[in-house]
Amino acid sequence: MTVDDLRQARAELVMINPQPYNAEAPPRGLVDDITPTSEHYVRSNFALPAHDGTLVVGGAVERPLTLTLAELRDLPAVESAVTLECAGNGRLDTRPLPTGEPWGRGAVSTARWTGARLSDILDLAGPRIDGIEVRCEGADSGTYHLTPILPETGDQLRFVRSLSLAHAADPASDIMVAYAMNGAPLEPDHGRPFRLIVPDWFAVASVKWLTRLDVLTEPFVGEFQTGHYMYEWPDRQHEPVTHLRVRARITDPAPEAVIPLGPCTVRGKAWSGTGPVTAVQVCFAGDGVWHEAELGPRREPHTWQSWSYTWEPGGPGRYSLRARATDAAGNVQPDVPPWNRLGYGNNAVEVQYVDVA
Ligand SMILES: Nc1nc2c(c(=O)[nH]1)N[C@H]1C(S)=C(S)[C@@H](COP(=O)(O)O)O[C@H]1N2
Ligand SMILES: [Mo]
Repeated sequence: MTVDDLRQARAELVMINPQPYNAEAPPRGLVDDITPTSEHYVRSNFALPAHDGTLVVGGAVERPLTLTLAELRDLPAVESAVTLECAGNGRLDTRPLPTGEPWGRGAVSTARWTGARLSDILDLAGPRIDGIEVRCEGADSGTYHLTPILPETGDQLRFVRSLSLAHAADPASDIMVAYAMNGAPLEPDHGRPFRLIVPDWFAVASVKWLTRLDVLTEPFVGEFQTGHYMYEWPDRQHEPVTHLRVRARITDPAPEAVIPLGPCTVRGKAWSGTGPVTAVQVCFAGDGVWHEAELGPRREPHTWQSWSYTWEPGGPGRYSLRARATDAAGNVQPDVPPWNRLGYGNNAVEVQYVDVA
């Protein structure tokens, strides 16, 4: 299938931008533990790049090397389900509306990824003792549709991110260079032939179409690291976007649904990059009376959890439904989006209404 055919096959996705192709997962993409590939959101800063099929590992390493897809497949394979969320997810709910792609609530999905451990790849190359970061370069580049923030950035930008070497080289981080998604080779829009998957971090860290890894001895400065994808708080220091913020979503009943009077099972998902989620509470009116939902286990270390609550509406009428998650680190969702200039990390409690007939 051509890229256009694949995009046509994703008719259920909510188009945000045809070029570069950005699209949200439909609400049903959040219902199951795993989002089918055709319903997984896509976020790309540039047009689809060509990729020569190799991964170069260099910089401050003892043994620079080049790996082919076949050689990556020969390394011990790891497989894990990972919830990816764009840092801009929910930007449209932020007031005043920040600049950036107008994401609703669907820039989050969970897929099962297969690949080679980044720590194994770095072991092969042998980072030097003075290495501090790993620069991760994607094959994609172009003129940036958002105004570049860094003055030294020219017309042509490449998608480059870095990870601390401690994070990248730690097998416990479960970072992989993934070559399969939901049991099939990566589709072009998701980073074919291989990409990083950095669990628990906002997905900007998960560099698609990975071409180079370079160990650095100085901190990396770049548009996608220190320009965009920074929280520019009004009243405190700017901070890089890192871990997913705790968040719950009601998947059932659907927003604006009309349901019959009687017991109703309210269901949803909850996730956090500083998780697991330890509690989800639900509320059916603006009165702030919260009820404990039944929370399912985190089935794998880097995925969302399911929750449910049996609700008995008191009578017909319109109800405002909310769900609020707390994670193991003690983080709770705020009522109001934490405003920052570029509109990242909105994890405010979502409100939706249903009519009970
Ligand atoms: N090379 C490259 N990698 C990238 C991006 C990109 O524009 N170029 N976008 C990032 C962002 S912002 C997100 S949210 C995720 C989206 O991954 P997906 O399209 O597979 O859902 O990819 C990340 N990796
Ligand atoms: Mo993103």
